[in-house]
Amino acid sequence: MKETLLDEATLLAEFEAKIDAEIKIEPRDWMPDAYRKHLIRQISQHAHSEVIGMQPEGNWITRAPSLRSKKILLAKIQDEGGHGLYLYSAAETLGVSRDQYIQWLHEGKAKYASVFNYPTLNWADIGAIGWLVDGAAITNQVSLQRTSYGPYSRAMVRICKEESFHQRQGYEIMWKMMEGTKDQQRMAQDAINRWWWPALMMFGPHDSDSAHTGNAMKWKIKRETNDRLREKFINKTVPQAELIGLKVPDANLKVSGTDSFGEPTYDHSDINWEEFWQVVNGNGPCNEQRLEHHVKAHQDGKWVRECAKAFQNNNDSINR
Ligand code: FAQ
Repeated sequence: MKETLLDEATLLAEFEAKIDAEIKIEPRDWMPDAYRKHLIRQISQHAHSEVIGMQPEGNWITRAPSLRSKKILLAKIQDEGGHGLYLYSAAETLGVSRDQYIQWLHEGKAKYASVFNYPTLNWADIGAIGWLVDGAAITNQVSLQRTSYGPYSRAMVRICKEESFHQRQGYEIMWKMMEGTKDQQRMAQDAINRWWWPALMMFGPHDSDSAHTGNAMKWKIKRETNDRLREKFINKTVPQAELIGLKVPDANLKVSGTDSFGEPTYDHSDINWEEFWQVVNGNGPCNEQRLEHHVKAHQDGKWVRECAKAFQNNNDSINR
């Protein structure tokens, strides 16, 4: 018994030394149970977000205003499915199967980003999602490239490359609309009015209310806190809005100073946390619809998974 405890202490010391030295933790390395559980929760929720996030945009493929915009949107949504795949694969290295992750999602035991529980009412919303939602996602994910778990970190590097294209795709839509008719300008402004706050909510609760930030920062799973990332996003996005003539829907927004690069920083209002927790806890405008759609698509795809498995089993027996 004593020997086991001593071994565990040594393993923990080695694990912590690796974290301190910025050496990635790999699937076969020893890791504390709490670290593994933390990653299982965060990476699988991240994967679910990518896949559920395909729904609000998928809704607009058939109604894209030109063949060019349709092709771009299709490619973008397909990328999001791919991001889900990289992330589920990274999460599976922690010893939990993809089926189990999906079951937790369907049972409401796993979360996904609250922002995807808002409806996409018109084409300007597709611009706002690309610009603001992908813009917020990339702000977070750039820092997650340095996360301590190897498979998660490597997935993030590839995802970030694609996400920066998505952000520009969305900004281009908004910019084109702001160069268009008065009605198009009104649509773009209405879209930022509805998506600004949900995008800020993507960074999670204030650091002081965040249950997981302490361990996440200690183990270098997260490299920057929720509030720090949110401020970074605001600082880079407000000038982008102003450049194309959009007004950020916050009466208290004003320049507060400059950062170390001489770029403006901002004072702003606080998030409506009551709304945030309502949506996170399943009571947003589209929570029910998003989950129902996922459950149905999963059931409808059962035969495809069975065929793929049978094909693989057949190949395995031929090769034996
Ligand atoms: N929505 O203690 P914390 C994308 C939950 S990818 C829902 O601060 P943590 C691409 C949190 O899970 C976007 N739930 O937690 C795309 C926890 O609940 P739990 C997704 C939220 O983990 C674009 C509880 O509240 N990105 O958009 C939210 O330290 C366009 C307490 O919170 C990621 O997932 C929220 N906004 O920090 C796709 C990035 N915020 O688990 C398609 C990776 C918090 O105890 C179209 N994840 N909660 O039941 C992270 O960086 C972190 O997990 C945070 C939350 C920052 C999301």
